[in-house]
Amino acid sequence: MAVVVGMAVPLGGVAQAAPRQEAALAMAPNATVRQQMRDQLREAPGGKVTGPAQITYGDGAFVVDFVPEAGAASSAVRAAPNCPANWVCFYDLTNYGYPRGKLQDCGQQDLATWGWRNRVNSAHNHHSASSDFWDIDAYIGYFDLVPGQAIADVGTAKNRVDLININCG
Ligand SMILES: [Ca+2]
Repeated sequence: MAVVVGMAVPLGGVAQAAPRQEAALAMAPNATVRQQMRDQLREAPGGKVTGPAQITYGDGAFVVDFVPEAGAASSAVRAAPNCPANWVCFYDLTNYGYPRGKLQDCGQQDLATWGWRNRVNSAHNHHSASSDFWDIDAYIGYFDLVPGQAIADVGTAKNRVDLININCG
């Protein structure tokens, strides 16, 4: 995809990113991450930049981390699942490669809310409840994870998951 840098913005009627948000994006660890964050905010504009490589929706209902927390800004790929406790994590790439989305609320949630349909390739359930991953179009897009379970490659469900259900109580 071509990206035009410094293009003049036409006056009138054009939504612009809030200046504070643009300033926050300047803290991104590199240009690739900065662009991924812009893409995320374009797909789902309700997010807030909550770290150099993090966007949060709904006071923490959904969080995207664009690089691993431990300072590995140069590499977006990790070989091991690393979801924090009480969250269900899912990764844009196989083998727990970032960006990584995470949910914590119970019940069924539609990834379309945050522009994350059809992109999950690996997952880690570190929640106390089991979780189900669904493709609304085909049964081959289904899998489930018990608490603590991780899957480095979701197989036939790759780039198909639309809904996640966290089965509390
Ligand atoms: Ca789908």
